[in-house]
Amino acid sequence: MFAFLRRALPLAAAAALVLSAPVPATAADPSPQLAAAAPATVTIDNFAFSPPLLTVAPGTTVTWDNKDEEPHTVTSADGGITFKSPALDTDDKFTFTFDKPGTYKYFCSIHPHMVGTIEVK
Ligand SMILES: [Cu+2]
Repeated sequence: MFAFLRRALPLAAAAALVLSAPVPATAADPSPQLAAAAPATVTIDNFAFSPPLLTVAPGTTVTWDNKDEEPHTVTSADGGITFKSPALDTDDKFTFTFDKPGTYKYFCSIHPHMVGTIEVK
């Protein structure tokens, strides 16, 4: 009986400590909905869009930042109807604000194998 208690009690005490541990105050953004619509960036480098798939909230302005040594464009897959950047030289940027939910595929019109997707939801 006592042997059992000596083994069980420390476990119970440990469990009580875990359960009663104070929840640490989080430093999280108090307005996550605003954070979701914060500006987002796609970096262009090494002949690729990074990240290749970016998910943003409606109303988000996405900035493409060309860090490559080569010129690139950001052209929507509908032939540039939705958005179309001029040729971006190194460190040039292009922005577009996605107001409507949907899946927006795009590519570089100079190097069509470079593709990316913005998912708005
Ligand atoms: Cu390109």
